[in-house]
Amino acid sequence: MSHFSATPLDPLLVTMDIAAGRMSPPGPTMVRRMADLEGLFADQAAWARSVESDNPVVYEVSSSPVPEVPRELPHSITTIFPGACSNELYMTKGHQHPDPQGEIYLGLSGVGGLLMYDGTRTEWLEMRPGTIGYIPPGWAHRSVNTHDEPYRFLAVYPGGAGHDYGWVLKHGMGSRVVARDGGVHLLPDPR
Ligand code: M6P
Ligand code: ZN
Repeated sequence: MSHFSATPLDPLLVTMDIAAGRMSPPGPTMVRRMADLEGLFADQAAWARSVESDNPVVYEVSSSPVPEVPRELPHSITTIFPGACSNELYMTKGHQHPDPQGEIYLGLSGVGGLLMYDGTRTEWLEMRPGTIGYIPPGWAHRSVNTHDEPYRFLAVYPGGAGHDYGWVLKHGMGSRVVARDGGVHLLPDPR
């Protein structure tokens, strides 16, 4: 079966409802609860307690109808809610692109960070409304909410890039992002 859409999309106007983290017309949506982040937070006992208590929504993703197929440029708004597991801030699972291709994030509301790891080096970009974080090909990427309101960003990525979650489970992200003493800190996470 071909990866390419039989019929390319027509030009499309998409409206972002930034306050709600939604796109119109809507495409697929995804909700990730604490149970979906198994093996990612350092304090696994705290993770298990959180899953057992109310299994909170950590983040959600609302996409436009542009599909994840080669040549297309799918895009989505991700909302990471404020919170922490033990002291590790709420974050996305993080992934590599099996087909190494770049991606851009545009901060929409709230404050967060874009953590990137190429297996050797860790990079951290502070993201605010209006800032663009560029993810070069080959860098795993994870987003983190560093403040006390929802952090929202727009992602635009190549439809054929794919999502490899196993790479991050195995190699980590080089650093963990924790709240401590009223500040946000990156702690080395050697594997
Ligand atoms: C952004 C994009 C998506 C990604 C989503 C959630 O919207 O990078 O491709 O799926 O964030 O991140 P993750 O897939 O790591 O859970
Ligand atoms: Zn990506």
